[in-house]
Amino acid sequence: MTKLETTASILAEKHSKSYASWLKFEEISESEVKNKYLPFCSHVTVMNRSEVIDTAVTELKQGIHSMLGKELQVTENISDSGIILGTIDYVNDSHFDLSEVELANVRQDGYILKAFTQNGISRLLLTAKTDKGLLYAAFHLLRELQCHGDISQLSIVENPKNQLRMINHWDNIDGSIERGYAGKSIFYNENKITSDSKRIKDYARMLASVGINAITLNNVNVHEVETNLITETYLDEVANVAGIFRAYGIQTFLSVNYASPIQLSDIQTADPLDENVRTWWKEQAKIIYKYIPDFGGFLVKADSEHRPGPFTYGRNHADGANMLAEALAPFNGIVIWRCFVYNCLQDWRDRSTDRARAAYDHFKPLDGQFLSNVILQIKNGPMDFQVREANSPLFGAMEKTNQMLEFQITQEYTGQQRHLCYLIPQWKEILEFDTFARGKGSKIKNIVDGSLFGFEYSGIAAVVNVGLDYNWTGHTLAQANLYGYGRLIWNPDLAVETITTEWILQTFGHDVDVHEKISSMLLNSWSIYENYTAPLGVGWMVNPNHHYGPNVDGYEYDRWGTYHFADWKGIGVDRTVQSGTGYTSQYFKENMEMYESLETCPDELLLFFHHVPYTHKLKSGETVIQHIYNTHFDGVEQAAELVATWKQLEGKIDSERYQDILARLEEQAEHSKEWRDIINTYFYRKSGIADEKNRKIY
Ligand code: GCV
Repeated sequence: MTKLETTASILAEKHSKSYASWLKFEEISESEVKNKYLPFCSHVTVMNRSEVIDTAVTELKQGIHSMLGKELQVTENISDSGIILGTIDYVNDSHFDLSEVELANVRQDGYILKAFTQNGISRLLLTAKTDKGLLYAAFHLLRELQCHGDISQLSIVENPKNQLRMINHWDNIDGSIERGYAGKSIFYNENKITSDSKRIKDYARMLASVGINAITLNNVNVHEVETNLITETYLDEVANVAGIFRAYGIQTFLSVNYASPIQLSDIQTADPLDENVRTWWKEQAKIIYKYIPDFGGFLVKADSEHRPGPFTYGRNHADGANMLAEALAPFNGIVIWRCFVYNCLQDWRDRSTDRARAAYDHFKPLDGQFLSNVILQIKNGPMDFQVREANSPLFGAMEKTNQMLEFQITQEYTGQQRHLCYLIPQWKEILEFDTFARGKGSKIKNIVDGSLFGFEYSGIAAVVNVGLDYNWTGHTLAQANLYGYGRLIWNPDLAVETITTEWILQTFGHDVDVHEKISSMLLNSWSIYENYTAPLGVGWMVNPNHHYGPNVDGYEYDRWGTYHFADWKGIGVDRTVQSGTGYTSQYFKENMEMYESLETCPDELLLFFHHVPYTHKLKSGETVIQHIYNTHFDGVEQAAELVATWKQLEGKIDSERYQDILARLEEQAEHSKEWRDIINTYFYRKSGIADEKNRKIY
């Protein structure tokens, strides 16, 4: 291990509570709870074996030992009480009393969890179609125990709603992470792949425990050295990492440089229709699969923010994606092609252009032209992971093309893990959004889970927030975003409160006061952050390049103030058909009409869709300018309340995590004042309209 990795691992051990995240499995001291579990946890009868099933058994043994102080005996003898673990083919025996319906209902990656008590013998059946299903069942059981659930009545058939449940790393091989706020990469250091396999294994456990089944190991901006990850220079080591994830049911993908043939061979072009280029990718795919037989495929960012792509050769994105898809098809690999395609050098003053329009304009005309092993990965909004923006109109707009959704767990625009911003409520709202693609009830969650259009491949991916920091995520409370992401995409119907409670119980224990306070902090944090940052859906207003902190005209690709169009009279981007960029026309009729009209456009997105005078009255009765002032003053007070609430937990949380979190909350409270003052001052000077309440604006 390098010096950096050794230090990181020493710190991780020293700060074991932070490092253990939600997988603490603390000893259950309440005897009435423990006594109910013990009869079920004496033995585990393992009906069949595989690498992933062995992982499930190990996890059960460790977790049960840690929580109940009991050695779980592994047997092959079905007559014993305790846990019975095996795939359906091995346990489908009449004395388990599984109904036809239960058996029919369990699907790929799903599982049955069922308790029986007969003649004083307590048994818990964990069965599934696949080995991965058994691993998820094991983690489900451990979660029940950590949350002190009643396992004696368990009778569950559980299936993930989304097929691909993916994590994207934006890690570079020098160890840096694009938009990383939790230390250096856990995979790379100084142009090498790490030898700290323990850290990767611990990470794989965290991911599998919430049902993640796919991962990309490198940044979508694939630079020169990283281009070699698909070559024999690195494949051996990549295969080692893939092996760690495989044992946890997670398939490995790599981001690729679209221009790889130019960099890695004598070929002078990356034209997708060029025979040499096509052959090169086919040969390269063979090499990759020789090292990683279950390799998932490629993630591709092309023709965006200076990345190469098919546009250079006068080809479209279907040409580009299909060429790669053909190379991967013989191995059942897939191409995940990103729709975050726009010209960052565009002059947005010309109102016939609009960055928000770009993805739809590029991709919609290509519907039906992509091969069946291509999936389009679409960011939740048409801009870029703002604290509030509209939902991408591409969802549901391409019936004949596999689609998946991309979220950002790393908090690039939402406080960079120095501020608390719990994103599960935001994601839930997005997933519940009705696109009307096939009439009422065509929610985004129904599109990306593949059910609405019967996609062959679909799912959800997110840019992760993890690094070498001893608590993984910089802000310890930001672990909740990673946990919640996994749980929500496993089942988007879960209530936000359920996910939040689960996380708190597993991470901080069962004290009611601790639960109430942390829960209210988390659940309010998105709106608090929104209050003191950019108002009413207009977004941005951040410092250039690093994107931290307030700067109304700061964003690097906005040289003309065209991301908010604020002048002395008003603010907002007119995206209407009637007088603006016409972006609203990309939505299905019901949403198009809602956003087009000032009367029906929701206030929180008003400035995303309309340019209005500062005196425009919101539905709340406030004017836009007064709303800006009020929310910014409120946001600062609320950030201070987060600190005050946390301080009431002193003595109830171990001092390491208490102090860590306190420091972050105090920084946030201080920084929120900077946001308030810069935003309020800017708009006071622009508008010349005073605050009705005469508060101090600098
Ligand atoms: C990986 C935004 C970020 C970039 C990121 C890009 C993307 O522009 O600021 O860092 O690049 O999105 O999603 O490709």
